Amino acid sequence: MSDPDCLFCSIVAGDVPAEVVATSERSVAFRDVNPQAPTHVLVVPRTHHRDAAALAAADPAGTADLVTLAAEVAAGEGLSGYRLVFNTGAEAGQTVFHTHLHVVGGRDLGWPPG
Ligand code: DGP
Repeated sequence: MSDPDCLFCSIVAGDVPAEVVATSERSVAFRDVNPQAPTHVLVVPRTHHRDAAALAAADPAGTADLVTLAAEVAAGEGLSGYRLVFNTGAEAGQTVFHTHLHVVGGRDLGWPPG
């Protein structure tokens, strides 16, 4: 369940360096290389799925684990409010096609998003 051509599979495997901030049996959380806020962490499943919908269809428990670990990251960062985002599909701005949940916080976040 790993894709040799996938960047986030390589981060999960430890073959590409990343600043890992939390892990669970199913998921890994690491800082985004291009942060959009003081806290910007990506939570990814250890298994390869192209987006949130594919993960939810294949592994509902894995999907729930992303949210659970994201909440742990937010608490660890001392965030009282934060945003969780799955960009799904290129039109929505998804650029890495391995499911990832953005945890963004540490500044005022506007709505609607861009
Ligand atoms: P998205 O646009 O939703 O597919 O988000 C992909 C994110 O991945 C983007 O915010 C930048 C981040 N990213 C891309 N390459 C790397 C990398 O090599 N390391 C880390 N830590 N983050 C990366």
